[in-house]
This record gives sequence, C-alpha cells and structure tokens, in this order.
Amino acid sequence: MLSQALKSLLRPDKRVVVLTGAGISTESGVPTFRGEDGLWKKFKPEELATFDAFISNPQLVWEWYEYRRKLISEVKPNPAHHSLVKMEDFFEDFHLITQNVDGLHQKAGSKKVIELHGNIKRNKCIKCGREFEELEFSSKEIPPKCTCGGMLRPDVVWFGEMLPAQAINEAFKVSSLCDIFFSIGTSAIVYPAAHLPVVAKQGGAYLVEINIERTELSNLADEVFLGKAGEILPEIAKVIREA
Ligand code: BJW
Ligand code: ZN
Repeated sequence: MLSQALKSLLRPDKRVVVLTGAGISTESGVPTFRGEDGLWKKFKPEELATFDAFISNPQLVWEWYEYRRKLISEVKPNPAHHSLVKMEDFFEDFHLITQNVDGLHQKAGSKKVIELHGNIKRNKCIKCGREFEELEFSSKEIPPKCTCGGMLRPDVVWFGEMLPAQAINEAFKVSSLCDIFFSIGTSAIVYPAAHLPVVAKQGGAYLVEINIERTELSNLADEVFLGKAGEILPEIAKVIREA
C-alpha cells in the first residue's frame, strides 16, 4: 500500500512533521466542521467562530462550546491518534501540529503537540485576558464572568484572530525544514495552517496526504492516501515497527 519512495524515507533520522485536522477525530465521534455531516452544517464556521458573533450572541456561542466540550469529554482517541504516538517515539525529530482543539492527541499520549487553534477546555476573559480552566468557575451566568467583570470566552482561535505566535512560528520553522510532511484529515482551506504543507513542499519535503477525499492540497502532494486516518496510519506505524 505504501510506495517504495515513502517506505525508504521512514527511517528514524528523517525529520517528520504531521499536521492534523478535524478528520482525525471523526472516528472518535467528533464531527468535522465542513462537509456532509459537518459540525456546522446549520451555521457556516465563518459566521459563528468570530469575535463579532460572540459579542452579538454570547449565549448562543457559549452554549455551542459547552455542547462540544461535553461531547469531547466523552470520547476517546482512536487508532490514528495512537499511531502518531508510535511515530513520535520512532523518529528522532518529530513534530505534531494540530488545528484541533479537542486535546485527543495529548489524551492518546503524544508528548509534544503544537496547538494552532487553542484548546476548548480553557477559557479566557475578554477584558483582562486571565485564563480559566473549565471547572474553575462556579458562576451561573452564561457566559460566566471574570472577577474583573469581563465575559469569559473559550480559549480558541476564531476567524480574524491571530494564532498563538510561538505555536505558528514553530510550526512554520519545522515545516520548512522537514523531510516528510503528513497532512491528515484536514480540508486544508483555513489559513495560515493551510500554508504549512506548501512551505514544507517548497523546502523539499516529501508531502503525504491522508484524507477520505481529495482536497485543495492533493495535486501538490507526492502521495495521497484516500481513506480513513484510523486505518491508514496504523499501516504506516506497522511499517515503522518492522523497519
Ligand atoms: C477524514 C476522515 C477520516 C473526514 N480520515 N480524513 C480570504 C482568503 C484567504 C484567507 C482568508 C480570507 N479571509 C479570511 C482569511 C483568513 C482566515 C481563513 O483562512 N479563512 C478561510 C476560510 C478562507 N483565517 C483566519 O482568520 C485565521 N487567522 C488569521 O489568518 O489571522 C491573521 C488575520 C488577522 C486579522 C484579519 C485577517 C487575518 C484564524 C483561523 C481560525 C480557525 N478557527 C477554527 C475554529 C477553532 C475553534 C473551534 O473549534 O470552534 O478552526 S475554524 C475551523 O476550521 C477550526 C479548524 O481547526 C479549522 C480547519 O478545519 P479542518 O480541521 O480542516 O476541518 P474540516 O472540517 O474543514 O475538514 C475535515 C477533513 O477531514 C475533510 O477534508 C474530510 O474529508 C476529512 N475527513 N473524516 C481522514 N476518517
Ligand atoms: Zn478579567
């Protein structure tokens, strides 16, 4: 199933970067954002995941996140997440970058994860920026308020907002320097994350895509696996084990 070219690159001394998107968590039961059974079929992500949307309807946006938090707290990592833990152990220079806010990579045991779009478990005050862990506040207000009076919001990155500087800078750096770049379960349409595989390719990396359907990125990729991440990644992990 794997090409000879890819097999010969799967050596511990190769520099590997993985970018994951919502598609890696669907097999755990977390819906994606776009597509047929997308999470936001009723709302376009660009309409709901913005600061303006939060300010005009804080209750709706807060409850939407509460619904997703509950869903995420009840699901488990799947074989795709577990295979990436094995890859982290195998490659000496390995970087896992995720657009996901669900924390499932960490739950699977990945030690170092670059989170580009924040984490749904955390909240922060819109006024003073203070961070709050999910269970830290007992306020009955929706959304709850900070001690300074500001509203709390989920600590995720909405459209029009900057990504955490350290995370995106590191992501671009390691992508530009890697030998193999895996783009897994992402529609590759949201920037700047969508630019990472392009930068990797420009830097000479072998670009591998794993997705159940072709994306914007497919034409640029050296190898496209059309299938479920939870089935393809264990195959790759198996090849590594046997290497
Ligand atoms: C499987 C599978 C299985 C299913 N196995 N695969 C015009 C042109 C270009 C850029 C812009 C523009 N206008 C605005 C922008 C910038 C904007 C942007 O990119 N917009 C595009 C939509 C055009 N970006 C931003 O605003 C970013 N910030 C920024 O650029 O700052 C600078 C700036 C400042 C001020 C003004 C302008 C710019 C921020 C982006 C933040 C994205 N946030 C979200 C929400 C996070 C919080 C939350 O979770 O609620 O992040 S949106 C949503 O999309 C989420 C995701 O991380 C992100 C990416 O989605 P992803 O992961 O790819 O999911 P899907 O659903 O799209 O795809 C799933 C894939 O899986 C599919 O392909 C399936 O086929 C596949 N799949 N099952 C393998 N089993
Ligand atoms: Zn505050």
